Amino acid sequence: MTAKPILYHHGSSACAAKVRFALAEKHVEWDSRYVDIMAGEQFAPDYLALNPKGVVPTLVHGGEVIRESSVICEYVNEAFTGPALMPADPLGRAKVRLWTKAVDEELHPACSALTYVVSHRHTILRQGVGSFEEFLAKTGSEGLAARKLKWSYIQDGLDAPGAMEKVQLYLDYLGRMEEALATSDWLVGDAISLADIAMAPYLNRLAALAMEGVWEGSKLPRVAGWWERIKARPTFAPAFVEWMPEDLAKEMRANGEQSWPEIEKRMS
Ligand SMILES: N[C@@H](CCC(=O)N[C@@H](CS)C(=O)NCC(=O)O)C(=O)O
Repeated sequence: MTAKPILYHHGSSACAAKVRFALAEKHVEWDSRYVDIMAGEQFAPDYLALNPKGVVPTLVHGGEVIRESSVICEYVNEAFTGPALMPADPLGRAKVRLWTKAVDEELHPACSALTYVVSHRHTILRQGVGSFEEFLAKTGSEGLAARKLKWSYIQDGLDAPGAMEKVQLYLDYLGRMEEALATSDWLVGDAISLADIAMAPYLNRLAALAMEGVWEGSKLPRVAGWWERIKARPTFAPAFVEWMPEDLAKEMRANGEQSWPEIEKRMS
């Protein structure tokens, strides 16, 4: 299959940034279809036909639709020539998949909670939140439980039930990275892999929220070094910087600066 893949994505989405990073590391050219998830474009019938959950990213290659960012990254690694993003040995690949599974199951939901309580809630409250029924109407096809949770993050921030636990779980992953980086510059093996590519968007999110204080100032020196290596890659800008809407970047940084002292106080 030689045709260029088409990526449906959004600038601030961690899952979409992960796929852009994998595509860039693999030197794959792709066509963009920008889905403005802030404006609800993920719920348009045409997009729901590709991705019934109404989430980005989605990759279309040779007419085939591939969903789920971790699955897409493995597909990109196998379907295209370019540097290998998985170790050659089975144990190494198993170790990479433990990272990517943890990202899908734990870190990504925690990231959603963190982003709501640190940033989106301030924006939504400033704009005027309206009633719960209005919020439900605007949040499309997501399950009711997920939308109730987001509503509680908007209303109560860090005091919402379970919010601080999610933030702490997120930050605990940085501790696991610090351990994994004791023997290598990269999370698994001696080269960048899909494990690093899976984690990078979540460090980028903390940086976007002005929360670099979590690892800076000698707190997590190996994570700090790893982050500098990630940012120094020529693939960093096309994956993380170029698609991020400027006004959203400013808003998230300002909201993050407002929230950081309270988070720092509550961190264990
Ligand atoms: N498990 C999915 C999660 C995708 C996901 O949650 N995408 C978010 C952005 S990072 C999204 O599209 N959200 C749209 C919404 O919340 O309505 C994947 O890894 O692709």
